[in-house]
Amino acid sequence: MSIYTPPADWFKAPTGGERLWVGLAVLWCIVMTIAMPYWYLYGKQNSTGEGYRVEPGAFAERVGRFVETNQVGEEAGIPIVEPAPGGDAYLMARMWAFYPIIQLRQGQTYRLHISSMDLQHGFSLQPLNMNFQILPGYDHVLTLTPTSSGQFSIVCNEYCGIGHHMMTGRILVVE
Ligand SMILES: [Cu+2]
Repeated sequence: MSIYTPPADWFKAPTGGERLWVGLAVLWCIVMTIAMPYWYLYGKQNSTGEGYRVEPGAFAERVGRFVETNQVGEEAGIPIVEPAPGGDAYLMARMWAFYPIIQLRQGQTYRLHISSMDLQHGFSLQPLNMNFQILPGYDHVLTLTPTSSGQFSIVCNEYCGIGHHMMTGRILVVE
């Protein structure tokens, strides 16, 4: 309840420019409301919801084994690792890096496991702008089939401390 009662005719319907902008905003709300379920059904960029409990230490061990058996190169001290087509790839997030660099073949399907060693991070694949959460204690499995080759950046988009802005990783897709 307000401290005074507004006059009965307080409401003035928007006119001119205001009417146009309110109209555009409402229209955009409708477009986005339709876009969300549409993209969920037809976008092919959704998590299957497959996930498992995993201790950070156990996940780090899997990443270590993955790197040991599949390393194909190295860049700036970070291993480049290529999983077998149809196989599992492991990506570890921690303050403030992604490890390792993953190399995939265009048109092949992979299971990408992502987990965090410390706190919540974000997995934002650019320039496609696919976004997932990376949580400690949780192995989130993304089924991935690259449709184009090139370099893709992974950006952490969950604020995770002083080095957050430097937290980037990479996925390479070769033909
Ligand atoms: Cu982060």
